[in-house]
Amino acid sequence: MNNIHQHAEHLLKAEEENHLVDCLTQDHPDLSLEDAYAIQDRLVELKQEAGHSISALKMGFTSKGKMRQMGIEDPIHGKVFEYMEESDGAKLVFDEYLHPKAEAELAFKLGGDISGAEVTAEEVLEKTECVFPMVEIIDSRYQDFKFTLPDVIADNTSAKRVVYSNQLFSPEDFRLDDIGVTLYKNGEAAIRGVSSFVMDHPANSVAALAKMLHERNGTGLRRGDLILTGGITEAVLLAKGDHVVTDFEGMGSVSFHVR
Ligand code: OOG
Ligand code: MG
Repeated sequence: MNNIHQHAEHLLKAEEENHLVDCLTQDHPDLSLEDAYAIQDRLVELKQEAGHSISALKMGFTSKGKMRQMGIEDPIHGKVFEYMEESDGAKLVFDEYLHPKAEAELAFKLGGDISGAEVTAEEVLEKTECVFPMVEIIDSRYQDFKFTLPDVIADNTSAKRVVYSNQLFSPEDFRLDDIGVTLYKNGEAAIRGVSSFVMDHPANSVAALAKMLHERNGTGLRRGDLILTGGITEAVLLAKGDHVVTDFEGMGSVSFHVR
């Protein structure tokens, strides 16, 4: 479909110029999931042509909270770029965003390749070199954060920024399905959750990504890949001046300011 390129350019422009657009499915109600991933691929390619490099893969809609909040029940995946990365204590500039929301996640860094249709959480854990807590800042390019599944896939799963912890942890030292998380906004607990909210165990999210890649084009995950396993709870809307501290039980906290 020739429109793939136009849709990708349209979404990239919205992201770069920081303005909202209508859902693609408004004028193209037949947009398939395959088309949507083709648009995302083209968008990613355009960023790479502009000199940006991919630094992580992200999963979305992997917890009930996120599914309920967005009215979508199927996991999706997208790409995170180096220029999106911030570290603990970051200062984010509100004017660079449309309607940013924060969500707490666990990231997995792989020490081995994972591929095939039968990947399990056990295999993922065996091949995980380290894990760390992080907060993703999503910022859909669509009005009111309202979209259908193909729309959000095409929009690179609302990817915008990531704030990483400075500390890495060994997967053997934790029960990774039992990490309590509390996101504090301006000193008050805005939301709480447990890492098991992500597909019963966040390693299942990594396994699901490997399977989706296998089904789509026979590829898989590679040693060195970093995977963001998806928001543990609903995402929390941010405003100018907000100070966010997200506490991950036993793993310290990740904080940032919005100015
Ligand atoms: C899509 C991004 C979903 C997650 O962790 O569930 C996502 C969105 O909610 O706009 O990143
Ligand atoms: Mg996310």
